[in-house]
Amino acid sequence: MQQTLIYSSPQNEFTDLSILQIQTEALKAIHDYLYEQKLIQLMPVMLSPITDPLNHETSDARINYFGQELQLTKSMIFHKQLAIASCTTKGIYIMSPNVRLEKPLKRDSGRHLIEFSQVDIELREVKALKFMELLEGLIISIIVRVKEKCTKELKSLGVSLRIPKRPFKIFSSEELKKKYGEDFEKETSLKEIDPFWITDYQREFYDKEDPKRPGHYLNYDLIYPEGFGEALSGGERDFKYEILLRKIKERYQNPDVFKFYLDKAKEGKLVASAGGGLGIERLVRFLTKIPHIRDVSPFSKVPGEYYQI
Ligand code: ASN
Repeated sequence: MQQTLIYSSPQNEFTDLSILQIQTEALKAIHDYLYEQKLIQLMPVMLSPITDPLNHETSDARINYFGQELQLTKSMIFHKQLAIASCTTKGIYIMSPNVRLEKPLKRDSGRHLIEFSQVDIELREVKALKFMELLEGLIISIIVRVKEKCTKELKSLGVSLRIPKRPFKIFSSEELKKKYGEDFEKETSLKEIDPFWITDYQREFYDKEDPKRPGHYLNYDLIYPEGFGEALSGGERDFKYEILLRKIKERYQNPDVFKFYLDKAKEGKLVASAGGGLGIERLVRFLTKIPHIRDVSPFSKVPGEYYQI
């Protein structure tokens, strides 16, 4: 008999091979699409003196390297901004492994891991809508590819996939909050049948504040339907020194930590860009309709668990 389960770890024992076949096809679709779009692939940075401060609390994964403090990257946002600024390529992407030591209470969210991968993308000198267009094309090409190449696997998992129509719906966080309260993202995800956007979140200093509407942000999350929740977060970027410095201070963060990056901004070496990161395990979970992200990949690490391997 053909072996259809692959050894995973004591936490989730086995992962269904159909899931990994779908993941393989999805990753191929991502590379092919971004190649066609003429984006340049960079290799991941896993250690850095600075990393994404994030919009929610996690513990830092710090390492002492002969007296220098480095962190495992939570996202490559600063590297993306610096890389895109220095050359005239249309855009870059990285298959980026990230470590975010989430609090144990995220254990049952169904979509958090303390290590995961995202395809982290940045486009040079474009507005939010251009990035959103690229992303919609990416999502559709992944779904089309998986439907075409993984018929057997989808059938064995009992999944049928819808191909979403473009443009995806766009909601503002303000309008959804009025309608559903604090849980607006979850509520809307449960109601919708295709992926959709939510714009204007209050978050990290690097996301661009709308110059016409202070306190509002030119950023976006892509949300999966059927309760699967957040797929991607991203935004246009602020890149001017005074603005970045003000926003860092407003968030009670220490500008000294970001000195190298801020110096580049001061020298006028950053440029306008827009980007975002699409979580790979979350994508596979959505494509396979697996309830908990733990079961999507071998050796997965769910927050708050004891890991043996
Ligand atoms: N990668 C995201 C971005 O480009 C940031 C994140 O992962 N928090 O905006």
